[in-house]
Amino acid sequence: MLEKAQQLKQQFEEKVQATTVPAELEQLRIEFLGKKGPISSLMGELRNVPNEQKKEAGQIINEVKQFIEETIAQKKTELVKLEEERLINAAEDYDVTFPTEDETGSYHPITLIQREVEEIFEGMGFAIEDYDEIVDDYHCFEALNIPKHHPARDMQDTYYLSTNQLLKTHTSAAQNAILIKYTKELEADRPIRVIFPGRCFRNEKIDACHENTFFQMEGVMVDKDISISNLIYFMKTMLSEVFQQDITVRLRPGFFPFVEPGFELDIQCLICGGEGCPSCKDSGWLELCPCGMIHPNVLTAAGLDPEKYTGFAFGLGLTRLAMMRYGIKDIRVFNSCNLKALSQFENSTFVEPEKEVK
Ligand code: FA5
Repeated sequence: MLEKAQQLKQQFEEKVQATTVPAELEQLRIEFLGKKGPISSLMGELRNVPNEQKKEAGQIINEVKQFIEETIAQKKTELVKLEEERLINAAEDYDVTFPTEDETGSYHPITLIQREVEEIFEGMGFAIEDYDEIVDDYHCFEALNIPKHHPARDMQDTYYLSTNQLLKTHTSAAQNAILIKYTKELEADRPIRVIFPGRCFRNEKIDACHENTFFQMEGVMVDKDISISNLIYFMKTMLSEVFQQDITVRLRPGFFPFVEPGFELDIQCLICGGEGCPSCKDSGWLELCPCGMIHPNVLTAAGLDPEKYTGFAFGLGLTRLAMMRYGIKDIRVFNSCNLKALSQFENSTFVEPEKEVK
């Protein structure tokens, strides 16, 4: 019995050494420990062993069985680790930028327009910041001079989470954090100049120019003696660079609790040339970039002295800007996953109204 058990152990050792993948170990386990395997048959042979030797023989078989089980478990850990390392190394060799034989992807028009506008503002000394999509009530409303139950909240109903947080309704939700973060600029006698694009969410009745998920790009500039003239200069520069042509804009008074005075900057609809169409709700104008001088309460909430500093803020409707820039008639195209429609704008310049996107 002892001899047989030793032979079995040796046989197993040779085989286990030759395994290279975990699946082979499972085969080995079945081969040696299965019902029809050698350990089972040795156990069966025990009945022919004289009684006085039975205990010792049983012990020997059990030891071999235990050895096989433990060796398999140990080898399995080794092989799984090796397999993981192999996969990690293979992944490192994989170049995600390498062109495939299939059709290559393209940037979404929002990404394209965002990068373009970012570049324009970067050239004018603005820093670019990112901000959370899930925010709290304080940052989205309270810090912006919109207390609880203020009617301005009705325009911005959104998706509330059980954690007392909400999906941000506008990029202005980042204003307080950005002003605090960049206070050091003012301390160093430099202006705060930051843009912060982001995705916004509203409980909205969807039509050709309203989505429930859309993009804005906020911008703030704060320093001593910043005035409306600075605001108009930056808006004009940005629009003329984006459209590379003269476009008609109008500035009219607009109310936002976080600016005073506040304006609505509208752009004449480039889809219909101002005659009226579904993209501009038949008005000939598209609300594009509300803006204004930052309210003293907003500066105070960020720890800035409104007696010393003034500033402007704007909330550019990036999705609507993309509609005008690329001649996209219906805002729903952006979230449609319609690759045929969405993949045609890379390297494109301004799309004239008559070359409308189908
Ligand atoms: C705001 O969101 C303010 N936070 C903007 C602001 C910032 C004002 C700083 C003053 C100073 P409004 O709700 O109007 O304002 O939205 C700003 C722009 O976002 C609109 O002009 C429009 O271009 C775009 N926008 C708003 N709602 C939608 C929507 N449902 N779908 C697509 N674009 C939208």
